[in-house]
Amino acid sequence: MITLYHCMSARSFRPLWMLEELGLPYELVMLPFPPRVAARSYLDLNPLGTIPLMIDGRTRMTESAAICQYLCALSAPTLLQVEPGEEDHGAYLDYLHFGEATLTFPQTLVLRYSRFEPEHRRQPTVADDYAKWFLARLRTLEPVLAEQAHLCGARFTAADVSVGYALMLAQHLELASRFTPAVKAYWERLQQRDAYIRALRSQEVAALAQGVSTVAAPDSIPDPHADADRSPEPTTA
Ligand SMILES: N[C@@H](CCC(=O)N[C@@H](CS)C(=O)NCC(=O)O)C(=O)O
Repeated sequence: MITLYHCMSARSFRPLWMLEELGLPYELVMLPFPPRVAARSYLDLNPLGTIPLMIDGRTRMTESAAICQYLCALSAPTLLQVEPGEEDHGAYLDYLHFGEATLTFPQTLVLRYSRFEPEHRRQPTVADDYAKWFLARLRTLEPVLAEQAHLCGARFTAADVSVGYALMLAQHLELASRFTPAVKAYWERLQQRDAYIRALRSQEVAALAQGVSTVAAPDSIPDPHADADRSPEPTTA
C-alpha cells in the first residue's frame, strides 16, 4: 500500500491526482500546513519538512514530479507515460519537469512575498515580478495548446498532471484570469477530469476525517507565533 503525506492542494496534489488517474490503492495522511511548523513530528519522517512524502515499501520519495514518474513505472504499461520508443518521449520528460522546475518555482516566490512572510517582510515588487515571470514562461505553452488538446503524446499524461498543478496553484494566486486563451481552455478541460475531481474530494474527505483544516495550503494564513521557527527557511506551497 502506498502512503502519501499531503497538505490540502499543495504540490503533493500531483501524486494524489496521479494515484486517482491510475486507480492505485493508497493511504492519504493529511498534515496541517506548513508541517515543518504545524506538525513537527513529521520532521522525523522527512527532515526536509516538505510535502509530498510518498512511501512505498522501502521506497521514500519527496519530489512531486518524480513521484508521478515512479507511479507510472509502477503501473506500466500505462498511457499516462510516453515510452522511450515514442516520438514524444523527450517532450514528455521535459514537460513533466517543466511543471515543477520552471512553472512552480517562480510562483513560490509570489506566495512567499505576498502571503507567507509576516507583513513587515512582504515585498510586493518581488511578488509582482515573479508573477510576471511565471506568466511569461507559461505563454510558451500557448502555441502548443492552440494546436493540440494535451502537451505531448497525443493524449493526457503525467506531464499534464505536473503542468496542471502549476495552473491550479496559479488559480489560488489569482493569476488564472491572466492565462492566454488556449492555456485557459486547457486548464478548464483538466478540471473536468474525473480523477482530478476525485482527488479534490479525496483530500477533503481525508482532511475532515483526520481533523485537519480544509483550507488550501496556498490560501492558508501563517501562524504569527511560528515566525521564529520558520525564519531560517522560507515556507513555500
Ligand atoms: N520540489 C518539491 C518541492 C516540495 C515543497 O517545497 N513542498 C511545499 C508544499 S507545495 C512545502 O512542503 N512547503 C512547506 C515548507 O516549505 O515548509 C516537489 O516538487 O515536491
